Amino acid sequence: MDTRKRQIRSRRTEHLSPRALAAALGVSESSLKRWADEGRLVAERTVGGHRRIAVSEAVRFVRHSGLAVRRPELLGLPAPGVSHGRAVDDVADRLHAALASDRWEEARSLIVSLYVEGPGLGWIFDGPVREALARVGSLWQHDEAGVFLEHRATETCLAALAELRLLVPPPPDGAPLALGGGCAGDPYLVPSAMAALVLAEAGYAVRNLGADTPPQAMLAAVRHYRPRLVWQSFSAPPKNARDAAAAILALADAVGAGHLVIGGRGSAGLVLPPHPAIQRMDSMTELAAFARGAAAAPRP
Ligand code: B12
Repeated sequence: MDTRKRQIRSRRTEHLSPRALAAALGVSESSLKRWADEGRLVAERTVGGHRRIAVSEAVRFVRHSGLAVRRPELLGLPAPGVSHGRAVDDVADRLHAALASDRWEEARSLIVSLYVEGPGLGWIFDGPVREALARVGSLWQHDEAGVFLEHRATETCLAALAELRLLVPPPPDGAPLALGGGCAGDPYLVPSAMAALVLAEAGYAVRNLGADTPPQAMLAAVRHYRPRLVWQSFSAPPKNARDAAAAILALADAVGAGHLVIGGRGSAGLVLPPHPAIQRMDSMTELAAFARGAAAAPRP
């Protein structure tokens, strides 16, 4: 098995001893055990009574405590890529340089280590990742190689996002469900994968149907899963605005007391049917705030 597959598998299943986590964070084992006893860090017990900490819980703790990971390799994580408080443009510069010059592993590590170091997913996605991809996109106008870079950059970002999914804590029992995808004719994979991750981080159980989802399939999925929140991404404006509005209305009726969030570059010009379930949003930051706030409960 190659190293990356081994890392991902171990991240899903592996638990760390307090000693290993303490070494990775550069703190004493006794502090770590105390934090576990105080409930700040969730530790499980082995049959023999020893504390074990899931890697996703360790990442959650690092993100919320503001501690730095001194030895990320002990957690199976990439080396630190950036430090706290960097401007979006600085990080986007590094990410774009890595994406544009075949350093895919560096690009993936940069996105994953950003998350571990603390910024919210909204900042990471709306900021450096969106900006770096926009710069990759500007190449296609000048150079045929731009299209191959767009495909490769998309794959790299998706790999990083899949890895982040393993680091986001699993949804609690009884978590509300969120479901969504890209609209029909929309080939873009990254925006829906981002929405899924932002909602998973907000505590939802998530089903992402991916790009180019026909309206009937979306409707069938909503009837099947009865989600609290449905998202639909329009990266390109729909070919027929009237059909798109009718499909959105049918979806809004199907979500019942839930919420339907429409977003993406191509949704800006859409005339949305008036319906209490429908909201239009421009960013992942907005989606995260809505998911934690208004959408935390069903509509009255
Ligand atoms: C990768 C890419 C492709 C890949 C897609 C691969 C894949 N399977 O995903 C391929 C090569 C297929 C492709 C094709 C084309 N592409 Co293209 N592509 C891009 C590129 C570089 C990145 C797209 C991306 O994933 N961005 C990352 C996402 C996350 O950013 P975002 O879309 O801005 O999304 C943010 C917000 O809108 C919001 N959001 C998005 N969805 C949602 C949903 C919800 C619910 C919410 C709340 C928020 C939200 O949050 C996101 C994060 O901030 C962009 C450049 C760019 N500016 O984005 C060009 C770009 C979009 N492509 C462009 C073009 C022209 C094309 C083609 C027409 C090229 C051609 N001649 O064939 C085709 C059209 C395809 C089609 N059918 O529509 C242009 C569009 C120009 C325009 N004004 O419309 C761009 C902007 C490049 C450029 N600078 O000219 N493309």
